[in-house]
Amino acid sequence: MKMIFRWFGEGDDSVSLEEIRQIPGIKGVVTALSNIPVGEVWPQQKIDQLKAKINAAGLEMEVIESVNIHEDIKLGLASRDKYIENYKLTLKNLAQGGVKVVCYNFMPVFDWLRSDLAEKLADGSNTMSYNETEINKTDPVQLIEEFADGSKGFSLPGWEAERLAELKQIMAQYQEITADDLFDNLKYFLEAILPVCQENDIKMAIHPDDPPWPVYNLPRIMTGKENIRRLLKMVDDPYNGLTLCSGSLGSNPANDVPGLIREFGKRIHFAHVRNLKFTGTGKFHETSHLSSDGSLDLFEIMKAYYEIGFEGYMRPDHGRMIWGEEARPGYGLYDRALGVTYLNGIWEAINKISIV
Ligand code: DNO
Ligand code: MN
Repeated sequence: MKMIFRWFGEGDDSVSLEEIRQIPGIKGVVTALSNIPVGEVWPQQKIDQLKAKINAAGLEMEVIESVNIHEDIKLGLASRDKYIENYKLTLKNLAQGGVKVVCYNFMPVFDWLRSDLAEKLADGSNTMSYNETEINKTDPVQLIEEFADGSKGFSLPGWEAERLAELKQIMAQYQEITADDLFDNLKYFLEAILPVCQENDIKMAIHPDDPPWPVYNLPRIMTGKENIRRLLKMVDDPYNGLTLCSGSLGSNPANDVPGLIREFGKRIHFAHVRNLKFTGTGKFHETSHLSSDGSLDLFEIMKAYYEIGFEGYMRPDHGRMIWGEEARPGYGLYDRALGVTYLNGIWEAINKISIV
């Protein structure tokens, strides 16, 4: 297991590489080039510059989160081939820059969704929460508009201002798309890029849908055991792998996260580990990583990784905002750093007990 930390890049992250370097046990960052419109090729020079900066801070850059997928690929439009060719070039360039794993998702229109980005908890911290009833009251186009005017001070992935103009049209196009279509379009994409992955030794790791069920009448397919099985069988190759996100999959209580880790084993290239608390049907909020603070058992999750001999990358996922920190929701320094230390503690304990 290699513990890494998400960093959004200079200017896009209130956390610095120097701070990340001081978190015990952190080997590298998982990052992305910001400001490259989805669908365009990531230039080699920019990748190399980013890598040089990260390496100079004593950290590795072996994982990218995310190289996002153009909506035309998910919709299966004729124009997808052009974007797939660009994706292949990006993968080649990234591999050239030493990248080993690329995280991506296949969620139509939206990336992850929350109804509240700063819900106050009893201890005075705040956290992101989800309430299906609230989500259903909102209009997705309006929601994006709210973020796009820049007043929130940051741009969330999948909520970029430039997408606003075409949003209504894209939403309408998805009304024709079923979950099976989405699977077909994912298969087409993966089969096209896989030779490049093999030749350049760069692994694809799909992130599950968050939350793992359809929202706003848009299909979602990376939701649980059956569908993940289908994906891995449909393109049965180690380069077609997973980012197993405990918080995303775990927000459906029917998903047994340790069971998924054991079943999908070597196909997991990247682990996102975090906790959350169910507060009702279709309702949860994110918590600290500690098992007793949430509904997921982080010890069992880490034990499952240990038992499959997990050699991939792992990162703490979202954290709460604590100690007065102001940062991008879910991505402050303090609570995620506490998460790292906790996960490393569990790992060390399992390791030492296992070899006695
Ligand atoms: C949320 C993240 C997701 C993830 C993408 C992967 O914070 O886990 O935004 O990066 O879904 O493509
Ligand atoms: Mn995640």
